[in-house]
Amino acid sequence: MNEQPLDNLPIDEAPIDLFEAAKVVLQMNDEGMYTIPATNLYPHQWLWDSCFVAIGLRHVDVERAQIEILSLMRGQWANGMMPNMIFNPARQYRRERDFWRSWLSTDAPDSVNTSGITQPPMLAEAIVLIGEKLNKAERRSWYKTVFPALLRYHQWLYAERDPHGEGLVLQIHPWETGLDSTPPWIHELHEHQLPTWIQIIKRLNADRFINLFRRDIKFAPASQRLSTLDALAFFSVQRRLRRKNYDIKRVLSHSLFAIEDINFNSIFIRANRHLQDIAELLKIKLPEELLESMQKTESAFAALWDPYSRQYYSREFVTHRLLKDSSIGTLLPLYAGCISKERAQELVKMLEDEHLFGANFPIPSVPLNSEWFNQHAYWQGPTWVNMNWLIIDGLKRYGFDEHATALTESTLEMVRSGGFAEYFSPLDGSPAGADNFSWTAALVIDLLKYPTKK
Ligand code: 9WN
Repeated sequence: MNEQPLDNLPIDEAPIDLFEAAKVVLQMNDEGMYTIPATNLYPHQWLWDSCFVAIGLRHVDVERAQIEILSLMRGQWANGMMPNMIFNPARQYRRERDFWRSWLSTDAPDSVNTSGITQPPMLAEAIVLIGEKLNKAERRSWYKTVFPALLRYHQWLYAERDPHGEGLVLQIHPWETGLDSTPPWIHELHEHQLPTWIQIIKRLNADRFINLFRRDIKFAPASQRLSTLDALAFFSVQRRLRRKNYDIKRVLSHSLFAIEDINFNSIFIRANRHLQDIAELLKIKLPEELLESMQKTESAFAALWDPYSRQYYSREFVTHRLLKDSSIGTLLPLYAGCISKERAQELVKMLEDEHLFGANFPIPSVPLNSEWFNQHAYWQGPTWVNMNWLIIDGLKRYGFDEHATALTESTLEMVRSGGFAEYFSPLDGSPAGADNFSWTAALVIDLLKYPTKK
């Protein structure tokens, strides 16, 4: 990978300013050992956020990027699980810690309180990209430090999230996908998972009387976030997990809400390949069983393709029913890198299509012609910089350089005019959600530094 000097960038409108401004955002959200996603709205450490942050930070201060990753490892459970949230210990956040009660599980760490679920496994990518900024000896020692935790995490994903050894890993809460309100999950929740008490509230239209003490709608317009009913449904799923002390065997034997998510599994495939590269550099032989599982994941992935609509979808774990609400997940196999060039070409066509993902400010998180589409509604329409980054990375590896460059430029343009927002309207680029959002800033740094990556 060649590092390009900043003044060689194809985008010549003050890239240095954007770079400096992004650094300021990261400094603002820096808690010393980790970076919060945004002030007020997100005061804790999140798993994939910190990975994205580290990917940008490595260009600014590689040691600090390493600390970002190491601080995530404070939260790792004894069984290998990496939680999606490590809670800020301040008194004012007691209610959130109490809500999860990670201490109910004997696997949870004593030193920090965490959630009891995970998030897309971006860890290996962040570790490798940090490694690229180090010299050979430093890289070896970096890999050596983080390898045991990374290996345990991937082994946990197979042990607990692929209980039948079929290859794909399952998720048990929408938050595990990182795309909270993504249509296939919300659809499933409403169709099959609303407990009677929520159905009654729904029927009576009584949700408007319910105050959930939500931080998100205190700091972002309610119209952009989960509806009260969806928030209740999320709460009910979370409570079921808590009641089983986050013991996956008990969770799966009592609840059938488990989905093999396309976003999660795409990222997992890429992460497995990175794990293999790390092991190779360290001259460590990965356990045979793990290598077999990794193989199986790549072959099982093909079953997520629907030949009728010619798209990839998430799948219901028990019945293997494809969840055919189209979302940005359908494009993520480009990042996974395990599909044929011909299939990748089909996805690129969807990316170009002005009725699907070819918006003015791409990439919308659901296709423009979807009945779910709403330009400012969280994961049901808006453009997110982390999704663009993942897809740009995939496009480059498949050799779609022009598409990758165009998407890099439109992403930077959107941030240049709208600021470092959490998400943006794909129609007019207007910013929405939290301001000064960390992964937007960090990934802008990375896009500016590597306009022609790979
Ligand atoms: C729950 C922090 C996180 C992101 C997720 C995003 C949102 C949390 C929330 O914020 O999720 O994990 O409170 O809704 O969907 O991707 O990691 O930025």
